[in-house]
Amino acid sequence: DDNDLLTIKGYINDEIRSKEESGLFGIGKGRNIIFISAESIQSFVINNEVHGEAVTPFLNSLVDDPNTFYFENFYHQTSQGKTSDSEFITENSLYPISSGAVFFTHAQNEYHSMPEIMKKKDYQSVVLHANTNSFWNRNQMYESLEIEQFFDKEFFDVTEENEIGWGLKDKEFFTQSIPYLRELEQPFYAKMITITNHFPFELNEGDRSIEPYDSNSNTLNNYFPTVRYTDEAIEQFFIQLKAAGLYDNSMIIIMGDHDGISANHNKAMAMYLNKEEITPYDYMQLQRVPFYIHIPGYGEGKKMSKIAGQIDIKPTLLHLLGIETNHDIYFGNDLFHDDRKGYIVQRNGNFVSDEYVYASEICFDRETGEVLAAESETTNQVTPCSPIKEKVEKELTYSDQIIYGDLFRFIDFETE
Ligand code: GP9
Ligand code: MN
Repeated sequence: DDNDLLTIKGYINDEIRSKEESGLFGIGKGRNIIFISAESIQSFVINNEVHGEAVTPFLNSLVDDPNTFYFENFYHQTSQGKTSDSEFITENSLYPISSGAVFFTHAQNEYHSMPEIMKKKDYQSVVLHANTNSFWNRNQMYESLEIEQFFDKEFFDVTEENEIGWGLKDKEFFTQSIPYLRELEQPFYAKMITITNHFPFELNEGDRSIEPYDSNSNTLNNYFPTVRYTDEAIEQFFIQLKAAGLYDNSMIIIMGDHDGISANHNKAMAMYLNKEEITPYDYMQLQRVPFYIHIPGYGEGKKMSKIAGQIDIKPTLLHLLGIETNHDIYFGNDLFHDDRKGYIVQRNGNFVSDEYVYASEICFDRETGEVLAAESETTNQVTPCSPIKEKVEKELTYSDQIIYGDLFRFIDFETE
């Protein structure tokens, strides 16, 4: 396994790691990180409407906020582990496994997580989420990820009135979270996981600010009012953070954890997007989720169009805090760097590169959506997608080797 590790390290140094630090290295040094994992929010709702009304007025306003970097081509990379996969990718910059959830199957592994690395810079890492701590095996995995405290359901006052669908309503969740955040020793890294916008997107009439869409899919129809509810909850949370004195010295990250509308609703989705059908190309583009880095007082934020994914979060956030990652092992890049690998991988081997989209074994032009090579060609011929496809397969294999072989047991990252 020493050999596997050497090969993997070599690959990461040659093919993935940026050669130098980005221009934004250290600009968030010493700030708290407040990371909002926004349940099932996809990018197609951003700056979009239903019945003539904006779906996400607050998130739309953040896109143009000078203190915000908004990544419009940011993809989730989760598999069957859903939210837990998004957490796994975020904290480790490793890929999830192809079937089952790594939170269940490899919770006892040795990892080199973002919380572990931040701890050495005196950051305390916590998670707030109003669900039972054993759900998704979080209690076990969080220990391995060196998350120091999990404010789970027991820390929240959940009643019949303030609960809907999968649990405590987001507005209540944020409100009740503020006292816990206030008590944390700073600097901290706090991940807050929302829940109201979870399938099947239930909401009380009184919490509805916009009407459902009208298609033959109730799932898609009801998605819009619950997304709006979460948008309002986040807006309210920003105000609460300011009132609590926690805003100015923090960086606020907002990320959609994964898709909420599956391919079962493609017909309704096509209708909503004014398309004839949802092709594999369109479906890949629908896997984009919002990603915001909000840095109060920074003033030079902008909309970012380069492709990006959850795998990039760990190096990006660590570098913003001024923490170098020269000896770390990860599969993403600092998003503020131009020296990047140039493609985003999905667990099933599909990918998006600067130039191509590879999905359902079809190679598309990313810009135009034009088919460059059909399925029959990509299986046995060299196509424009082939060189990247090879790297994608390698990367997924290396990530699997690390997880299945628990290879980080054999590395002392301290002395590397
Ligand atoms: C529940 C939350 C949502 O705790 O993680 O679960 P999901 O189904 O999205 O993984
Ligand atoms: Mn989720």
